[in-house]
Amino acid sequence: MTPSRRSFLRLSALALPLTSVQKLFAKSVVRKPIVISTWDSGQISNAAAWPVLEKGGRALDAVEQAAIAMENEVNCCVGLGGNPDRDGFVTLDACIMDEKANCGSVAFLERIKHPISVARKLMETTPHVFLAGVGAQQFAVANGFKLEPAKLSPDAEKSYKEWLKKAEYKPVINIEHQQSKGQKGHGPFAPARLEDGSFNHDTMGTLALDNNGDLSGMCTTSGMGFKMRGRVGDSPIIGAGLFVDNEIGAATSSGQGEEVIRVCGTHLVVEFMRSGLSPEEACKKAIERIVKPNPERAKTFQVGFLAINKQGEVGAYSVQKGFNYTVTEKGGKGVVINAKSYFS
Ligand code: SD4
Repeated sequence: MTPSRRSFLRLSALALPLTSVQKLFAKSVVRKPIVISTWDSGQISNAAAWPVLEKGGRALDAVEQAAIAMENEVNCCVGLGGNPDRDGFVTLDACIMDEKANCGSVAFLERIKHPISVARKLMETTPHVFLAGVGAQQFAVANGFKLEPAKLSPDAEKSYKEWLKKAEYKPVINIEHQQSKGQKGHGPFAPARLEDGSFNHDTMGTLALDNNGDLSGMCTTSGMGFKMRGRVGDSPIIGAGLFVDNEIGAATSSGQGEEVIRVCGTHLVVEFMRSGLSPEEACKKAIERIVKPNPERAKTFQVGFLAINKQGEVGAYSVQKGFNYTVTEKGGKGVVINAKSYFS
């Protein structure tokens, strides 16, 4: 008889309630290490995170590498390659959170290539969790981050020129299935790759569970394209774009940030997991919370939640169909999974 079978019988004999027995055994089947990222472009971020996890490294280091990889993509909507605001400036938002509830965020940060590393620096070297705008840039430069030229990527320049033709302030909501019906280039919620190889989402969220059983997460974005100057979405907000509770699980989001902020979305997802829901059920309940007050309005935007629990179970759910995510574990190959959605 195998040792685990023997201990199962011993526990059963003690007549512990089944749930306690299940909980004890769940621990022995934790799916780790594992890393998940929003969108199919999560293959890029997971590929950067995986070597850290594979060597037994920390989830925090893995998610930072995931963000750096995306922020390095020249024509990607995450990082300096993303679409500018309506005044023509690229402004970045990012946050990171570890297994001890340490967190760091930057918002409205300009001309710095790796906002995620500035957020981590803030978390690790100051008593603060959130820096914005000029102050965030000053902090970055004082800590050795290079001030990059204020220049748009070739893709972003093209999209901006196109947008300027009408310069209409009507943030069009990226809904992937509509985009595949003909919209091209960076959508305002433009990182899933389009057929031509460019990206059509501007946010990357990554969650990792390391060999030690610890969770961390990150979220990085250039935000909504052609947004009002100074507009900040959910991505850098702890509890909205990202939340990690090392006892329970972690969640991240993508889509219309305003809708996620309204319900403190990722905090809500983690709290639903705390109440016993699976990651997918928790994401679904949080999406329903967003849709319920105004289902008609919800038809016009996309929000997707992605979550992982302490057992390494993963799940997602979105308002519209088209949201997907990438899972990388043993073997290191990223597998893309389509999320279920509220509207089909
Ligand atoms: C924002 N949540 O700035 C981001 C946008 C996004 O894929 O996720 N785009 O509101």
